[in-house]
Amino acid sequence: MKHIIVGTAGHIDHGKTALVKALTGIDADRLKEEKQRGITIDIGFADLAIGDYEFGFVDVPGHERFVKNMLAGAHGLDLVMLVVAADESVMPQTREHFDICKLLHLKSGLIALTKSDMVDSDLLELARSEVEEFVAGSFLAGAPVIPVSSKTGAGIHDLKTALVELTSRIESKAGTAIARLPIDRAFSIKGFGTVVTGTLVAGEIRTGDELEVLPEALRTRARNVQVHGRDTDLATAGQRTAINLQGINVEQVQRGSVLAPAGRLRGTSMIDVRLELLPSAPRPLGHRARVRLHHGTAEVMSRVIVLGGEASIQPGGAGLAQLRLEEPITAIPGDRFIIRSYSPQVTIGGGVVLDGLAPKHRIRDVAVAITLKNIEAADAAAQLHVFVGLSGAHGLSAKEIAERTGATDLEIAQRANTLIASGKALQTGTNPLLLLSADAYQKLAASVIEMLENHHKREPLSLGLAREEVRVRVFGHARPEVFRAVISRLQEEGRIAAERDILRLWSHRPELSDSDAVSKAKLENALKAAGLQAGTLEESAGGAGIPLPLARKLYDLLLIEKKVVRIGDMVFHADSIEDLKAKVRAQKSKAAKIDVAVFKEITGGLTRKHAIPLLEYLDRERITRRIGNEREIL
Ligand SMILES: Nc1nc2c(ncn2[C@@H]2O[C@H](COP(=O)(O)OP(=O)(O)O)[C@@H](O)[C@H]2O)c(=O)[nH]1
Ligand SMILES: [Mg+2]
Repeated sequence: MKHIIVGTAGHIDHGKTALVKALTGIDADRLKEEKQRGITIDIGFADLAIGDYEFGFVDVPGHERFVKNMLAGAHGLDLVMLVVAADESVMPQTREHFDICKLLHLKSGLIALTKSDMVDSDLLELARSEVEEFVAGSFLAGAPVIPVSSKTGAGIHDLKTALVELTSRIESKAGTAIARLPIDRAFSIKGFGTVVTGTLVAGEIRTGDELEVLPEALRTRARNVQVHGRDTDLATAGQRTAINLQGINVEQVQRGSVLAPAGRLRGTSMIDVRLELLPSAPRPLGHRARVRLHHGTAEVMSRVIVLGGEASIQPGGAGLAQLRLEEPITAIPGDRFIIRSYSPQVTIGGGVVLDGLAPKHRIRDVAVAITLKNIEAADAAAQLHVFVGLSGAHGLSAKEIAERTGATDLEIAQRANTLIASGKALQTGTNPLLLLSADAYQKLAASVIEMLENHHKREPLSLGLAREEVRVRVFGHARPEVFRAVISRLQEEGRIAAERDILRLWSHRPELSDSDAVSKAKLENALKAAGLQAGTLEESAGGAGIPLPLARKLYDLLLIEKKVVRIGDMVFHADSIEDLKAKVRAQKSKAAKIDVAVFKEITGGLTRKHAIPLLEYLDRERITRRIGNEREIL
């Protein structure tokens, strides 16, 4: 089954609603006021199955005052039926609706020349040629023009045939994408709760799915799913869908919100866009112009910030802009939108979203324009590269990629692999995924190297810098994964070495002066002499007559040479500890277990101060294992 959404478009009273009824038998005017006045105020719906095709019709109001409602229906269309009455031909809302279809980049459709019963064949042909001229050069150039009469039924069969023919050539909406349902109606049914309806523009929604109403970020669940008024377990892209939402009050949702899988997307108040202004726009669009943005079913007020150093966008022209929204929406790159002027309310342009979660740009920021042009020209992987680049030292996590691009997990993994394989990004975390751009890595790596170089120059005797100091000074608030990944990558590249918690350049060797070398030997001897009755570094240094700052550096060197072991505050010579281990192991031939008393005895009468930390150290080293008050020798 192929699911196709067909929208009407055209001037008021040209017979849109009558045509939908002639095709489907359904009166899409559902409001009482609509029926009384005989005019369409809000969007209405009907459906029709022909063979393997299921058509969902969205009938829109033609009246100038209700274009905002028309826009709530025009966003998810696969096909448009441009309705032009043969007796009146092209009228103002024929033009405005058609402009909207073009700005939304609709790709397919036909023209229904309605009320064919009201004109003679000459007038009909005149209307046909006017319409053909009107659509010349657009996506409807060469599209079928079908004379119909909803009154007599003439041409309705031809129209159906043409719809089927066009549909066979249309690609269905992506069912594998992340589900998005821009809500066009929300109401409550007694004993049932809140129901929302809309065109499922991408993905699938199943009964029981965890969903989220955005941008309000309300978590909910699909309690019941209906397509064209019939219960189903699964709604798929291209279907008119109604969802019964669990735990949501009808006051909490309205037209304009979006239903999506829980935790996948995020609301935004700032979008970067490519904006086109219609040639008919009354004036150029300058900085801070206030416009109405129509995106999906949402209508919000917005300020326009023209980017790329331009002062304005001219009628008939296009440019890059940031839209600063007065209320949040939910947008991803590639979404189309319409803008209308605040007053008078007319359609002046539209465009495409390039970055749905944009940071605030300064007006004269030239780099932004370059970035946006890169996004525009990029395929999906290259687009991800730009977003990863923008995240700098922060890196971009799988969740952030999903919010920024609207991509599925599979798409994210594929695009990430492409970037990693080509060396454009580094994978700093696997589960969850975290990407760092190669540029950001180079910058961070260079800072680390520079910091170590300076340190080695300043303090040739010192082994290196503490990891933590490097982290705080170079990585600031970066994620710990980024720090770890950069350090281990630098190690892999053989540029730095990490010894315990000390980082140094790979090539760095501490330079000992003759007198320092003597001091080092003195310190080592002092430690050796103390045996197991070790003191703190301060005490040992004092005893050997070495100033403490020097002793600390010498201690670092001894640590690298594995000549010292630190237990708590106490610094032992490694030989003393090795002796001790040998003694304890030898004890095993006499008894399987050892207690504190025996331990003191074999170590030549150690006090508790030394005995207890040493025993605990042996436990950690798995020489012994504590069982109650005794220790098993392993
Ligand atoms: N004679 C004739 N009248 C029509 C035809 N289609 C619509 N009408 C009439 O034109 C008026 C407006 O039709 P409607 O479908 O409400 O127009 P809409 O505003 O475009 O939805 C109604 O009175 C219809 O009965 C047609 O094919 N032939
Ligand atoms: Mg109507």
